[in-house]
Amino acid sequence: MSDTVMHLGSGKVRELYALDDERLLLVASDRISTFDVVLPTEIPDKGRVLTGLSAFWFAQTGALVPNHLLALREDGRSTECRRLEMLPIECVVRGYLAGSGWKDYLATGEVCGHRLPIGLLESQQLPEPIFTPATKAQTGHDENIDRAAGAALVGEGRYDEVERLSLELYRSVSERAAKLGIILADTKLEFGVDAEGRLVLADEAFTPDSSRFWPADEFRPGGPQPSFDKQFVRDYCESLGWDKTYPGPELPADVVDGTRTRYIDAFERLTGTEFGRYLADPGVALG
Ligand code: PZK
Repeated sequence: MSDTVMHLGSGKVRELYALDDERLLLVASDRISTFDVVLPTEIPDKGRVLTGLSAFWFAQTGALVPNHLLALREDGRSTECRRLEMLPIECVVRGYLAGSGWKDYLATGEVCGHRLPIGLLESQQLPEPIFTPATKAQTGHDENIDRAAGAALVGEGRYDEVERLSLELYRSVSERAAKLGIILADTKLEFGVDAEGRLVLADEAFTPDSSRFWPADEFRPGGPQPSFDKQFVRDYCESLGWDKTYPGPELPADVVDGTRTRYIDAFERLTGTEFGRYLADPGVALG
């Protein structure tokens, strides 16, 4: 039987295995990280929520760009994916000024070579979404790069192609989220190249771990926005005075339950599908 599965690598909250030469298995755990530290307490079903959301968006955007999703397994947390040659850049699109984009803007007035209007507030919507790629750091933080640095890593033609596709994907998903009362502030996409040289959307897409989702009715530019999913965890960790180095604190049951509810709420609002239906039959996420 051909059932030997090689472990290829661990992300902070996911595991990657090789099924064969052409296929990978991506498994999302229930681990949660905050301030870049994985906590010792898990959020039940978080891996299923993220896997279901990612599968949903792959299905929704399949006409814009091909993606690596081959199959969603019955456990709801594992996906079989096409094995690709991954591009060495993170393809970030920002529609709002948050995180490292806000930091860079404060320091230089620019983000990844995009000169922005003066006087923008933290979290403010940008005049138009911008493509702000980053290097993939093996350890530590990804570094924002400009067009010249990105093109040096992937080639001019590929750079133009991933920029165009990333902006199209952001526009499509953010318009849909906006109708549901959710702001997609920014998102990180990863592309690979298949054996025929075609670009393919890979990794996870439009999940709370790869994107900033903000509830539109609580949006207040001029400061950081509460995170849709992790705010209870962050607030609890801040209340402890933890120094944000390993190891992180255990989470109490009310913080776990509140956070789990937020993840499920995000899934149900964005997909329009009851999470219980997804657990019974993950295929519902694919439409
Ligand atoms: C790939 N990662 C990130 C690391 C994880 C995930 N379709 C693909 N083909 C080839 N390689 C990758 C993918 C995808 N997706 C993704 N690294 C390689 C990563 C560790 C654990 F779950």
